[in-house]
Amino acid sequence: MMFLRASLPLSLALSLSTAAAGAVTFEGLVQTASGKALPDAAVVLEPLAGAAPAPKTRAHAAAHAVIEQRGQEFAPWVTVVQTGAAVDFPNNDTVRHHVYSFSQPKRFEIKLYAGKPGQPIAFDKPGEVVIGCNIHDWMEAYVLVVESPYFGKTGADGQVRVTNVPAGRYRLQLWHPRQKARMPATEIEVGADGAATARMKLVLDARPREPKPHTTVDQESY
Ligand SMILES: [Cu+2]
Repeated sequence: MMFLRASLPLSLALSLSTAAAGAVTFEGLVQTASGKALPDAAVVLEPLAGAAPAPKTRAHAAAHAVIEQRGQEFAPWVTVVQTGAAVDFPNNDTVRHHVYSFSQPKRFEIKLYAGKPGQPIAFDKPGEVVIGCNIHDWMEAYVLVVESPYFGKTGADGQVRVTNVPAGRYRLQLWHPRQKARMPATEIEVGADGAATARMKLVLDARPREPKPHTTVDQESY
């Protein structure tokens, strides 16, 4: 397994692998600087010029995602989508929520509602979108909107898989809502040695999620 640190020079090229069809499964393990598995980290592979087919097709990325509200929390906390994806915000609680974002890539508001809103929200510009609820201050979710269809998010064990990555050169970007600094992108080469799986270990200096305490329990009925 290759080991990549944020402090390494950007020119570092790693020998990864390719399947017969030229598509590789990228597997990453993301850890904090102190060596703990880091859940909720986004790993994005952006094709460099001439490296891969046009990334605008969403063959490898869901064009639709769901961020539910349950137990007066958003779930999941972090969602990664490709530009143009639609996200539904179903309310599965018995209290109403008022979902909003003031983030530049997508300002929106779904006023006090129960059940499933009629329209999903389209995330059409790349960037980081922080989402909150006007009623419950502790509720927080993030949508990372990326241009590339090649991305994934780490699970509780810090592992991430990105399937069907065409051979070629990529800019690898790591992101986490609690990262202490933006990690410089690193260039990698996928498809150098003919294997079907590429494995990398990545380090991102970030704090894992610390849930905010619920300050009040809103028993409002509707
Ligand atoms: Cu709420």
